[in-house]
Amino acid sequence: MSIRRAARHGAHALAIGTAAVFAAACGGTTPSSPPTSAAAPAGTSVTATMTDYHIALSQTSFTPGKYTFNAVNSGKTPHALEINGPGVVNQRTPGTLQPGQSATLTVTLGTGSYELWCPIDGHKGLGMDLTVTTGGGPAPSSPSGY
Ligand SMILES: [Cu+2]
Repeated sequence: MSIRRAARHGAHALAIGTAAVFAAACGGTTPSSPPTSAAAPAGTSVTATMTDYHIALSQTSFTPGKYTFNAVNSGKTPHALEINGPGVVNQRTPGTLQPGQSATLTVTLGTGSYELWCPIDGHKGLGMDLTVTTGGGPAPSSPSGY
């Protein structure tokens, strides 16, 4: 693809000097990393409100498809959101969300059960753990009780 063009550029630059080759190589990279928060949400937007210590979803009925979870930390301690299930292997919001912060996590849900929890400290055991099921079958009762 662009390798041939780059090679020709490189050969030309080689006659000028190594610095020019470097400049040409750097110029070929993507301009700048776009801000993650500015990207338009893909798929169905679901708000996951995280408090101490509970996760509340803006919707509880799911079908297979693409979802963008907007994890909002409405608590007083740091939280994060992690999802695991068929085709989604431990996807989580980057870093840790401080109180008041939020982050999005886009995943494509297939058919089955998906667990959503907070991976920070022992929050999962404190109640920040829930399961959603796609496919329209009857939702099982929460395995973690309350
Ligand atoms: Cu937490």
